[in-house]
Amino acid sequence: MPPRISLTRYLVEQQRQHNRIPAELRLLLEVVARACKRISHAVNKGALGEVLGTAGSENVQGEVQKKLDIIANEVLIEANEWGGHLAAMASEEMDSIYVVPNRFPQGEYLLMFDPLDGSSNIDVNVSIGTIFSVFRKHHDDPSIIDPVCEKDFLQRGNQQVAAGYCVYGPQTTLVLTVGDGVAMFTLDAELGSFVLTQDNVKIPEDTKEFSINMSNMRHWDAPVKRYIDECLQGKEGPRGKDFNMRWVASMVADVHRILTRGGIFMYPWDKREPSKPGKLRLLYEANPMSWLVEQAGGAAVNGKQRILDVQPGALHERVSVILGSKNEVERVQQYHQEAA
Ligand code: AHM
Ligand code: MG
Repeated sequence: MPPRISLTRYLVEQQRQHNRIPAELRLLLEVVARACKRISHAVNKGALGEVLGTAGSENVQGEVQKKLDIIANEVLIEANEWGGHLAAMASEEMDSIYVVPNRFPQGEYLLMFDPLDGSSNIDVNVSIGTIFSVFRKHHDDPSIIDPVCEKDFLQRGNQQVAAGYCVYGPQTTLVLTVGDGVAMFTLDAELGSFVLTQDNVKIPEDTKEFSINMSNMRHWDAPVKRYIDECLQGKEGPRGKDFNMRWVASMVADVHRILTRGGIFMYPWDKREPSKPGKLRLLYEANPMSWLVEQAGGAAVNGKQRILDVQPGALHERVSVILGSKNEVERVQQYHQEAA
């Protein structure tokens, strides 16, 4: 039997052989993984842990917070604030950034997360997850050490140094990139460790599966309508093949399926809220997922440009998302260009 490779060993080897990650970043990722284990435990307990239902509060985006949203947010903050590797954190569940308190040393990294993505699935026992993204706190002039501020977080996704998610489904799986491909780790709950179960993940370039909330069809823009219309026409239509549809309504679960067997996922801009560029958040949902997908050979765009090249203007900025199997994503992008 081949040796079991734990997340710790994988990260040490990334550090040693590929010189990809400094020790500080390795520690940071181990702490995030540990926090995900705790969240997985809380999710698994469900009603027995009295963690289901709403918390009676709203986040900055006007969404009702679930108890587990808040628990997961606290777990991630508590786990990460004392280690000395972070300067600050930002989360879907917090209005502004969380600066590491003075009583702890400040490090050079910035961590962003959606602590529990797929909130509408929490109470119905369907897969949910944690999404995270790591940046370095850059400064044009390295001799100037300013206190960390929101502006430090407004970096393009192509500056990420690590990104990943943990999906809490029938298994708890951590999926990670540090810029050297994508690796998947399954939680061995008895041993309490993440074990490498797939390395060098690759998304097939073609697919017959799309993932979109079809109930929004009447609100979509013409290029998205055109693409889905053609898929729905099946063998008899211009695509000459039948398509299947899957929509979990947890981005983590939908993207996990795409990383596992291909497909295209879309949460495009729509006419319900014309002034917003989309529903999903750029910094802690779209960027980490886009980097993972690109690292696995797929593509991720917003209809105009590569998502990783979008310059964010605000912490909770939203973006239109089209990602997955390369040839399909390029087709949707081309339909946008033709309509422009
Ligand atoms: P959340 O972060 O509040 O859970 O919202 C994001 C989720 C995504 O996981 C998912 O793709 C989408 O919202 C589902 O939206 P809808 O309910 O419109 O299908
Ligand atoms: Mg989310």
